[in-house]
Amino acid sequence: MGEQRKIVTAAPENSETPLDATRGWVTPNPLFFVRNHFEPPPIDGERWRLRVEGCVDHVIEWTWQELLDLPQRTVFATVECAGNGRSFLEPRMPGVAWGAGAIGHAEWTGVPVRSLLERAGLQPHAIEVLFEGADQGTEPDHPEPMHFARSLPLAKSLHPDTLLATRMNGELLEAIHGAPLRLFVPGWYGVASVKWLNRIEVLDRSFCGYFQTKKYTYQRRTEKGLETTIVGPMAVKSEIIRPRKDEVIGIGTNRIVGLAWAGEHAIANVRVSTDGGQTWAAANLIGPQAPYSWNMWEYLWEQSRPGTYALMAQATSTAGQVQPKEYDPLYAGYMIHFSRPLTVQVRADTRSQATAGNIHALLFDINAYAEENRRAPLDLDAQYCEGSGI
Ligand SMILES: Nc1nc2c(c(=O)[nH]1)N[C@H]1C(S)=C(S)[C@@H](COP(=O)(O)O)O[C@H]1N2
Ligand SMILES: [Mo]
Repeated sequence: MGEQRKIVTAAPENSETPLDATRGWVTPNPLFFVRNHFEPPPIDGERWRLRVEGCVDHVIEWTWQELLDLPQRTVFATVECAGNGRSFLEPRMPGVAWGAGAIGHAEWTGVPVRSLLERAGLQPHAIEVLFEGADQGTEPDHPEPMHFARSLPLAKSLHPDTLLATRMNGELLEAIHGAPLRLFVPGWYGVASVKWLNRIEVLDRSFCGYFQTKKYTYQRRTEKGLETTIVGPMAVKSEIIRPRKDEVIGIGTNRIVGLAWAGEHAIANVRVSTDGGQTWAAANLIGPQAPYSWNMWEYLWEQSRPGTYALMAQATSTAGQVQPKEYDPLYAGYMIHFSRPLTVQVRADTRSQATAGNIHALLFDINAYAEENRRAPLDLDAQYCEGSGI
């Protein structure tokens, strides 16, 4: 059997990308993680409309075909669920017990939200835009049925990369990822990207819906004290994907492979420690360093002494944000981006696996993909930062 999403809860489906098997820059659609609060809604494509209303000059209802007739835009972007990694927290926090795989990287295509807002005519007092999904249900602390809905500040809604997405990796959206249309907010935690979108309302006040007041908020320290903040842009983070936790590897040279991402920014560098954070060395970034997109990275580790080792990675973004070493409980079970140690055993009677997983094959994969989609192929030599630290 081939690779599959890892089911965390079956109904509604919440499932992870099998991250440890990542072999390329984009996550194939069938493996892309799923986060559903309610069951996916039944949608009749013929009768489906996207309604734009609120503080606009003209209320407009768009059919699918009318949307497709507008200019499309494509962005590559990583999406992470704000609760990704929650199962690693101690003490445990309520919510879906995600491992490391509530994340994926894809190519998103659609119409900028901006195009629709411009056509509807924004009124001057508009401050936020509300996006509502067709799915609905209840939560234990909210027994009345509600739609999944979130608002976005006007500036981010008007950013040309904020899309009404119809395609993922070139394919029409699958039902489970929000077909026929979802909002896609690059660089923000997944919760912003409302699936099964059918209503947009421009607001002249702050929206206080369940998914941005009761859930998906955290406390932030400010000069005036703690301030409740809505989960928004993704934090800088890295994850070691090979070797796996508690794996037994050989003495000699072993290849440590991981991923790193920084929301709206690009990754500037990744450092690796093999002694639980006492000493660090630079990892090599693989592929393009681009805003919104994750980077694969590798570090060749020489170790001649058998023992138990704690591997860690620490990413820095191009905006200078550094991955923290500890979890801040103020994040309340969200934004779990601290450098989490991963233990491995090095043994003399095992083979080292430096040749396992060929980095150039990975680059090849990125190039083949770009070529297939008629984009400029990457320059292998330029993109592969050979020699830094190994
Ligand atoms: N309508 C709707 N949109 C939604 C959700 C949802 O439950 N309903 N979940 C959100 C959350 S929390 C995440 S992380 C992303 C996940 O998108 P995916 O399932 O396509 O990976 O969708 C977001 N959009
Ligand atoms: Mo999420």
